[in-house]
Amino acid sequence: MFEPRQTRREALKGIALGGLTAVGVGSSAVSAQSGNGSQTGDDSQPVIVDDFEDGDLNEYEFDRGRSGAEVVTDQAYRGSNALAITGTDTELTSTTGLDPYPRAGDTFTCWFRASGGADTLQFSYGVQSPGDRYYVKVNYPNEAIQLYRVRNTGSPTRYGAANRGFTLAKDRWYGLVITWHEDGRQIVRLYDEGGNKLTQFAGRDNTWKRGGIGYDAYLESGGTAYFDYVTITSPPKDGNGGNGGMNGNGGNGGNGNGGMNGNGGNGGMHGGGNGGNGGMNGNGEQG
Ligand SMILES: [Ca+2]
Ligand SMILES: [Ca+2]
Repeated sequence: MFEPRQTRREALKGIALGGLTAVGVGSSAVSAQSGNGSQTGDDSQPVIVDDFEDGDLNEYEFDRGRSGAEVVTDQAYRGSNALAITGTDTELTSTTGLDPYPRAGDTFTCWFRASGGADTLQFSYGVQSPGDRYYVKVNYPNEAIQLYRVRNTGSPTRYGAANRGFTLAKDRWYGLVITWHEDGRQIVRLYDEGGNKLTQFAGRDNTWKRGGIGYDAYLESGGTAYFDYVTITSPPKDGNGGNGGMNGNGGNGGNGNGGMNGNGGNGGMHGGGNGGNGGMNGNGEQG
């Protein structure tokens, strides 16, 4: 599945290599997949941010559309309950009352589903206030996913998007898996409910390092938006988007204990001339 394996080490890897992999995150996805096959961390349980199983929305404040939001039991990604927003434009955020909230360094997931005419759903993180936050917009008519920052309630800035190579169907759950690196890179992956990755893209912004979460639904065309099972998870097996590339270039070959070898990226490049064993030398010492 897609939420395997996080170790502290893996998290640190992402941080350590962040500055070296700023370019071409998206294009490195393929090498990331092969480069990280050697992860050896233990499976870890997702940490629940909100799964709505407590039946209330007391942790949220509504910017608008309170009347359209409720916790329902007729639809859930996990457990019995989900948040449903029906027939209104609704915006809600939570900055206190949930624990923990995602922060830079985390990978986290939100599941969503649209029914009827529901066309635009958003998941927010790094929320300082309703007018200061990051959000991922899911647009069904355009089959697009976009990453935005809004600050001081101004015009949103888009800094990442994916709009081809995948489709979005109604009445199905999809998962947004976001890796928020300490250096500001934010990698957004879209999964179907079977755990298949449909697309991935990245952006970078350093305005905030932590904050609350939230959901928006714009339902002028009617319908219902569902959200459920927001969790802090492990980085997906496809890696941190770019680190795999470094491992690959590093020529550490099968020794992928990649994780720490992270610095191995450098070690490998310097030590490449040593041939197959270069990886061993390179790891740590030269890095
Ligand atoms: Ca639930
Ligand atoms: Ca609650």
